[in-house]
Formats: sequence, structure tokens, C-alpha cells
Amino acid sequence: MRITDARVVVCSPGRNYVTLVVETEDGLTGVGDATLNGRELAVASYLRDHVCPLLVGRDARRIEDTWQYLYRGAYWRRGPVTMTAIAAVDVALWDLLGQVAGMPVHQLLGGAARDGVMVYGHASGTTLDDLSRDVEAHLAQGYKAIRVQAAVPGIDKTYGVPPGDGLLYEPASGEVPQEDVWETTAYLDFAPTLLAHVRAEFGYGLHVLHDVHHRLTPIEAGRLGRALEPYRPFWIEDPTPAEDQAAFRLIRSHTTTPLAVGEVFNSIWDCQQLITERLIDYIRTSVTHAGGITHLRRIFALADLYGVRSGSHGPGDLSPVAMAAALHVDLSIPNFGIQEYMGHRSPAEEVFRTSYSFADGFMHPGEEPGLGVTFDEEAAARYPYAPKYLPVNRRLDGSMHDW
Ligand code: CS2
Ligand code: MG
Repeated sequence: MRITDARVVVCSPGRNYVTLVVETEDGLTGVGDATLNGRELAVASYLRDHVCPLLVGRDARRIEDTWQYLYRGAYWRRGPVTMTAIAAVDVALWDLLGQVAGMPVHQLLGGAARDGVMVYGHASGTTLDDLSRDVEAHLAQGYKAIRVQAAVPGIDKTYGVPPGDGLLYEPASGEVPQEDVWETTAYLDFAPTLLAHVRAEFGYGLHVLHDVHHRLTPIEAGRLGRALEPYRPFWIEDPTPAEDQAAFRLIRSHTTTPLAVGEVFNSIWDCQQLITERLIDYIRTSVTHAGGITHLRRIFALADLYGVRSGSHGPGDLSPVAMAAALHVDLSIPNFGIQEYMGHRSPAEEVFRTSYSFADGFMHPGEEPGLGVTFDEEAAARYPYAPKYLPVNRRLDGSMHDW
């Protein structure tokens, strides 16, 4: 099962996606997602210039060997660009193996360990009343778990909140990053009001999540976690910039609110301390940014040893290929926790046709061989890439802050 071609397609059906297409001598096509929001072309070049030429002629079934060949063989290890490129190859090879075996990828991973994958959706509002309407809409669709974000009074643009009623939340825009302003005190005062509002309106029969998006210091995060305890959040996410793993000892010593971290991590080494010291409850690494199905499974297996559950990142800035791959992993691992599901905006569905489904708050990857995603390259060509960047944050005095 030799690889005969590997090519990279960058397209923008609603937002930018980088897709790796791998073909074999048997006429099969596997796909992998290589999207790194705001740095798309760096991964496209890594693949095109340095990886695709090495793939041609290799046996597509040797997934572990190919992973090790690309990881160890680069000499330069880890990092979002390298690990996203390796992930795309890895996912495409799992897709091919499933097609050859005539089985969905989750069967190759040990089979379904549950009937469906609980997902959480995003509700937000410029006011708490808007937020309530969005939570209601999610409940009406069957969601059992909902992330809640609302505009912080006194802050111009809040992470996770659309700019106005009826508008979509889309952080990436423009040829240069948009500049937002951040003020920690206003946020810390408001966050308990936000959670209290949701519990007062909707009770305790749904899972409520909240994303802090890397903005606090450890002691501020400890204070927030403690203040939110009465509202029993499912988790608070990314309370502090997560590369400082030891900081979580301090947060942990102040609160029992569950902590979720890891969407910006790209290897097991980034979360080794967080997991082995039991400093977090959910690990949010994704298939695309953490080295593919092969490496993500290794992270989740380590997490399982320490009672940490999975909670993979699933934003709209990862392509439907990533969503499908995540669902296959989620369905098969013992320590699945929850999966983020932002969905994809039109016309992504025209370019990526998927077999996964949503019903009553749970998703399933479907039973098609491989990942169950068809990538339409002709449709992709109708949506050319345009550069877009995530915003940056400045504090009131003009200094840079984490976004
Ligand atoms: C977010 C992401 O989904 C999340 O939890 O933190 O939307 C994140 O901001 C984007 O994926 C960045 O590209
Ligand atoms: Mg997040």
C-alpha cells in the first residue's frame, strides 16, 4: 500500500483550512487537517516543502513508524507547526487504514466504548439576557453541556462574544491582528455574576462551562475558581497561560472548581506535569495540534493513569476532518470527558462532507470506513485563502496581555 502522492490544499470556505491529501497505489485517498489558525501557511510549507516528498513511496500502513520518522527524523522537535504537520499525516494514514480494512477508525482504535460522545456548544451574549436566549436555543437543540461567555461591562470587546445581537462570533479577521483591551478587575468582578445568572435562570440540570482564555495570574485564578464554586461549573478553562505548569499547584490549592487546559499544547511533554501531579481535571489537546490520533491517544492514556479525562478542543478553526478524527478517538477511549463542538459555518459543508451526526447533545462519528469525511478539492478551489489573524490584547496602559 505505497503512497503515490501527498499534496496540501489551503482553502477558505467560511474560514481558512489547510488539508493534506494522501493517495495510495490502490487508488485510495486519505485526508488530514493541518490548520493552525493565523499561521496556516507555515504548516502548509512545512508539509509541502519538507514532508510530502518524504511520504511518496512509503507504506501507508506503517503509521507508528511514519510518526517516529517525522518526529525523530526532523531532529527539531515539538512546536505547533511541526506537530500540526505530523498530525495531518497521521490522521490521513488512519483514514487510509480504515478504508483498506473496511472499518471506521474507531473500530481500529478498539471499538466504541460508549454509545455517543457528549459535546458542549458555545452560548454567548452582549448582555445576560442575550446569553439566556442563546442558552435556551442550545437546550432546545438537546445540548446537555453549554459553555457560557458574556460581554464584561466596561470592556470594549470580550473574548467569545459576538460584536452585536444576531452576529456571529469570529475572532480571526484582517491583514493585521485586531487590538482588544483587557482589564482583569472588571472580568473578575463580573464572572461570578455571569455564572450566578445562568444557574438562577436554568438551574443545575445542565453542565455549564466557562473559558478564561489564559488571562489571569495563578492567585487571580484561585480566587475565581473559589468564587465560582457555588455555581458548580463543569470546568473553568485555561485560567492562566498554560506553559507554566507549576502555576497550577497554586490554583489547585485554592479551589475545587475543575480545571481544563491544553488547547495550545502540542505534545505530551507540555502536559506531563499537569497530568502526573493531578493539577488538572481535563486535558484539552486536539488531534490536529497535538500530533494526530497516534500522539493524542498517548496523552489520553497517560491522563487515564492519573484520573484526568479528555476534553478536546473543537473550534470552528479546526476543519471537519479534525472533528471527525476527534469523535473516533472520543468514542473509543476509556477516560473520555467531553468534546467541544462549535460546528462549521457555511460553505464548509460543501467542501467537507462528513458522516458524523448530532442528536440530543451527543455526537457519533458514523460507521463509514476510515474517518467518514470526503474532501471535495474542486469545491475547495472556489474558496481561496485570505490571510486572517487572531486579535491581540493590550491592558489599559497599552502593554501586551495574553489574548
Ligand atoms: C477557544 C478557541 O474553543 C475554545 O476554547 O479557546 O476558540 C480559540 O480561541 C481558537 O481556537 C483560537 O484559534
Ligand atoms: Mg479555549
